[in-house]
Amino acid sequence: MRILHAADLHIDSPLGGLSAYEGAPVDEIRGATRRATEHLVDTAIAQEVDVVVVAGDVFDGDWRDYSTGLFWIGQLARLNDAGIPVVVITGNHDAASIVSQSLTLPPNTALLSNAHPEVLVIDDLDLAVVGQGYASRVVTDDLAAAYPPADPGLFTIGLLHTSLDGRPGHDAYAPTTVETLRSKGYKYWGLGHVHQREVIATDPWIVFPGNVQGRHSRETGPKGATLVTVESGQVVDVDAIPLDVVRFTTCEVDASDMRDRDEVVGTVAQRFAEIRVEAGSRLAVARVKLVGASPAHEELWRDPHGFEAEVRSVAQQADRVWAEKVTLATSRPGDRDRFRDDEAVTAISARITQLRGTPGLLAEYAGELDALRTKLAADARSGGHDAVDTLRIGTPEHLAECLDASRELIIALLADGAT
Ligand SMILES: [Mn+2]
Repeated sequence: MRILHAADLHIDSPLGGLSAYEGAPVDEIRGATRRATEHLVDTAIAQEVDVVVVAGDVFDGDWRDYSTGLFWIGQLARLNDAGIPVVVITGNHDAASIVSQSLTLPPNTALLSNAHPEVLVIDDLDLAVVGQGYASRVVTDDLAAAYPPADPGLFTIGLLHTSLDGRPGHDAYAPTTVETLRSKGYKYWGLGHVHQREVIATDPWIVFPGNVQGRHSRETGPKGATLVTVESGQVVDVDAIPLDVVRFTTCEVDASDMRDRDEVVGTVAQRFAEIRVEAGSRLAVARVKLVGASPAHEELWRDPHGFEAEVRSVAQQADRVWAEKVTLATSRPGDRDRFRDDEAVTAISARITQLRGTPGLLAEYAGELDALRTKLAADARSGGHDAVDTLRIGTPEHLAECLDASRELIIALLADGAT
């Protein structure tokens, strides 16, 4: 038996307002979530899978109009024609209270209950799929806790849209623990909600497949579904299948050893060539950032717009690479070191080192960020907001980055003020 597990299709997500940028390949970006969803169905049919399971957030939100729903029904109908059953739950983005329209589903598709855990048995496959969707956007109960134990005679899959046991800066959606999931005796937990693919456990398998298409520049790398192969009632293979049509990538270039602008541009061009190869036939969207204390700093900053245009020009020549954003974060070589020995800088630096090494001290600051986060719109807090990486705010990693950046900023400001 083969199962194709996907989640977070986010059909018709506007993809991070990218289309607002000058020169953006608007049509390709706008259609990306639909094309990736078509690839999901293409894969199911080509691989002759036995069932497709979707763990929530099929839609990005309420349909703009019926075309969003009609598109999805069209894809389900292709699977229906191929004789492939589909089991779906809703998530926070497409909770029953959010999507106001509905259309009749094809006979192959089961949308599990939002009110209680529902067990769907597919007799031909000796398969049970257990799941519960979201009645409303915010679900703070541990839904999995109420899922029934596995029927020992069936291969049982649990479907759940969840933030699992949470992370700092991540609101709890249907929170639960690996132990709770394990206690049910299921063979595979098909999760959704976290957009980065992650295999949480292998006994039993607990998998976030990630979304099928990155939605903005921080959702980088391959995106797709997970193909699960079962033999004699046991999972024997779990493979990531890329489905994305637009591949987001970060392109950070350290210009420390580069003498001039030409050398920097040449290096960026090389990186674009590598990105081109990694992306295959997809459109590659690169967020370019130049860092380092570089001899080329003055020349780059003399005409930052000219440099940005040059990078975009190089991207165009790389064929199907689009430079979404170009950030200059270089500094003058030498200057900074002069200030590292400054008395005030030394004191601040020592405090930063102390904070970085003492998580307890950082917690105090994380608390202040919590207050900030509660002031953000609910949508932003859920991770639905595209412009701010709100999920990272207050994480230890984020705080450590802020500390490092503040040290560099102080030194840069001193250096700039001295010239
Ligand atoms: Mn979600």
